[in-house]
Amino acid sequence: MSKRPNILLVISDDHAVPALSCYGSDRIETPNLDRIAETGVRFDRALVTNSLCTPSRATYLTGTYSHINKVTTLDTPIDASQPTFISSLKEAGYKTAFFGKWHMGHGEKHDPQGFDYWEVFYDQGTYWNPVMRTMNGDVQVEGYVTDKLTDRALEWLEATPSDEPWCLLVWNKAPHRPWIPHPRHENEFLDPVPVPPTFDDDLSTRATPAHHAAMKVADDLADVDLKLDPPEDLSYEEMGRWKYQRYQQDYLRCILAIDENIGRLQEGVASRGETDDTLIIYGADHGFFLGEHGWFDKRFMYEPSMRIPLIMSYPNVIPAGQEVRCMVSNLDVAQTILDAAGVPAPERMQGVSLMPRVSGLSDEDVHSALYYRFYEHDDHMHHVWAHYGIRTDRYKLIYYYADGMDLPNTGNVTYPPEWELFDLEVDPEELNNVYFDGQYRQIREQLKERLAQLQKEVGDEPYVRPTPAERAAKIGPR
Ligand code: SGN
Repeated sequence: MSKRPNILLVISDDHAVPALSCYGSDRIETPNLDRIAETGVRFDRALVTNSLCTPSRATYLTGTYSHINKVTTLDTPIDASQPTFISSLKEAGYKTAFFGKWHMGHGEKHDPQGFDYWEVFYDQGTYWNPVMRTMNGDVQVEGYVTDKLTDRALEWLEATPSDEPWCLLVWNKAPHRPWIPHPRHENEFLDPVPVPPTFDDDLSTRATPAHHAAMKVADDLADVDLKLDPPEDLSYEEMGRWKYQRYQQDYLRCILAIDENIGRLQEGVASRGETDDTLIIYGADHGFFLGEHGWFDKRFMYEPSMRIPLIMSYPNVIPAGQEVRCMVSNLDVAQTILDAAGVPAPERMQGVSLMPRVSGLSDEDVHSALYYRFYEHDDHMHHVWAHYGIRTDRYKLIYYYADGMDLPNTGNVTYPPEWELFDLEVDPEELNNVYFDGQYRQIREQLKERLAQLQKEVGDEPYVRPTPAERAAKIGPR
């Protein structure tokens, strides 16, 4: 029997699938990340349950949906005393540490718990000279965030004796907006990167929320994102493309630093002679629009935002070079780690261990359907409306409850709820909402039923819109 594995879980913020070369990127080489996939497994359909930083982190840690762990939005801090894979590992004798972006609140109740050592950014953190809140007080760190986080994590690892298994979490700030790269990468990506075919999508078949969202590369990037003045006299189309190139240059440069530091972490593990016994997992908190539909940011249940890179290696147990096509989720990571460590998972966890699937014990699909729910409702910045839905291997059904969203010039008449349905087999880019297409009527009704059933199974409830009278009583006269 192999010994209990060490665990290294690296999560980056907003790292989308097209920006890793192991996923066939058309724009970047990420050799160190690729090594994880080459020596282990690449999940081709890894999806999140709520595409936003704070809720996704809580799901990774607790192995539960947002409605169970109660971390639903950016403003709902975690109750860090709830069971996590970390609390179970610690109880089983693991040495545990956390470095980086926590972003689930601060204070006695919300600070990381179950770790032998932790240091976290305040909220989003900063690219340069971040202040780290540590269990021994604040530390002002000098330098570039991705490098420094890795330095500090490696210091902890070097000081950890090798007679006990360890679990180290390094959660990067990068490549989060406003994408500030290290100057050592300033000459990278000087040639234009490909513009996605859906960049000029007019969103014509999509429901109202897509039209309300403020995350257009052409319109909604700020000076702080672009950092350079555009050339004069550009048309709207040319300006959109110029902004897209600026955005991609800095975004991709930030990822080069991530890849280099992944290499340093791999060397750190190798220098302890522990490569074969270490489960390395790399993922993202959610996907990100890299110009698809003309957008940046995330939040929507659409593929570029719901889908994440997820790669893992554990040479002693996981055969190299696997590509897993079936749907998996950030919900599954906690149970996967515990299973690899031989530690029982707390009952309340709602995912599935991926270990049988990747160690040759099972070739069955992991999930036949996944539930998604985005709770923020018309936030002040990107104005995406709350929604929930179901994704099966082939279809995606989305429900926007649109509550409280006034139709223009009507006083207090609200938008009706709306649905979208995509057939991902014929329309992988989700350009054609077939909800009203008669050919899909039966599929649509089946999926609605399945969504209701799945929502119940996972312990969530449908959103019930207040009646106009209830609404008026709550809001008062306008
Ligand atoms: C900031 C960003 C948003 C981003 C949220 C959430 N604006 O508010 O673009 O959607 O964070 O990101 S910025 O101008 O402040 O960069 S998350 O990764 O924390 O979910």
